Order: sequence, then C-alpha cells, then structure tokens
Amino acid sequence: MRAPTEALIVIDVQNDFCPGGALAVAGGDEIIAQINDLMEEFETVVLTQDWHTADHASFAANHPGAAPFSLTEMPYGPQVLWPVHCVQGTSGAAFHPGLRTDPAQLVIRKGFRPEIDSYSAFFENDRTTPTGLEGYLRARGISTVTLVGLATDYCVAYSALDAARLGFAVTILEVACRAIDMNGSLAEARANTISAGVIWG
Ligand code: VGL
Ligand code: ZN
Repeated sequence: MRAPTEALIVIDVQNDFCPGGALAVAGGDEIIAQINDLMEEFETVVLTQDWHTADHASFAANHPGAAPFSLTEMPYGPQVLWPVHCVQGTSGAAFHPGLRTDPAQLVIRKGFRPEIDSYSAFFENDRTTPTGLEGYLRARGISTVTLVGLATDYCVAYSALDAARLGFAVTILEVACRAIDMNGSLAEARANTISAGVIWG
C-alpha cells in the first residue's frame, strides 16, 4: 500500500480514446488491466472524464472548413481541432467497460464549457479556470500524485504540468499510458514535463 499522502489519477480511460472510438489512441485499451491492479495500491483514486457539449469549440466539425487535427487560435492560445469525441451522455464518453470505477472516490469531468477545452485535470486550457481537483487533493492531505491513462502527450502531460506547478510531487507511469504522438507531441510533452520536475516512471 502507498502512503496515504499519495493519489492515483486515472486520465480519460473512455471508449472514444480506445480502439474503435472517435479519437482512438493506439493501444489505449492495453493499459486497463494494469490500471485496475494499481488501484489496489492507493487509498485515494480519482478518475477524469472528458465531457464535451456537442457544440464544443474543440471539435473541427464546429469550425466550417477546418480539418480534424488542424490547429486554430483560441482566445487562450493555439488549440488542436479534434474529431467529435466524448460528447456528454454518449457511449463514447463512457468509461471503457473494462476499467474498474468502484475504487474511485471522485470523478472529475472536464471540457464541459463549450468555448474552452480542458486537457488538464486541474485547469482548463486557459490555465486559470480550476476544475476543483487541487482543493480536493489538498483537503485530503495528498502531496504526491501518480498519473496514468490517455493520452500521454495531451491530457496526462497537461495534468502533470499543472500538478507540478501547484507543488505536488508528480510521476507519469508511462507503461500505463498511451500517446496520440502527433507532430512530435510526445517528445515535446516529455521534455516539458521533465523540465517541470515530473518523474517518468
Ligand atoms: C484528450 C484530445 C482531446 C486526451 C482529450 O484525453 O488526451 N485529447 N480531448
Ligand atoms: Zn476532448
């Protein structure tokens, strides 16, 4: 068992990020058994769930003429335009059926404001609008977080950067993550998180 000051944060293990899903990450389902086992080690387990409105600004389909995976400029900075994914209440937004959800005490939903995307479990992409996870972890005496899930180079990495910035000790357990890896995004995520003090374990 880990110390009670440690939390496991499971990022976006949802159908749309697994093979067959709308924004499938290669091998996304391969990590599930290991994540399920890992939940046994932690008293505090948090799941995140990407949870978009159908009119969400991060969807290429809502930008006439824009191709999925192209870049656009939002008021808060550059934003990748994604295929429609994880729409609230759809089966694509549901957790993968193989993922254990009973051990989790908290599910953080993110990306539900139509005008702003939210990769990180802590802040939306403006890096200032909080999800409330920081307060939850601090109130429970958590100082160390282990991050697993999908996708390594987007939601896992952004969560890790924010957690490190907030002063948590952070490990990305890479064997229990899978990446989108688009235009060098995985190498960039690795470099940025390592500079921020994140451990890749
Ligand atoms: C994610 C792209 C769009 C992720 C979520 O979970 O990494 N990536 N929405
Ligand atoms: Zn999303």
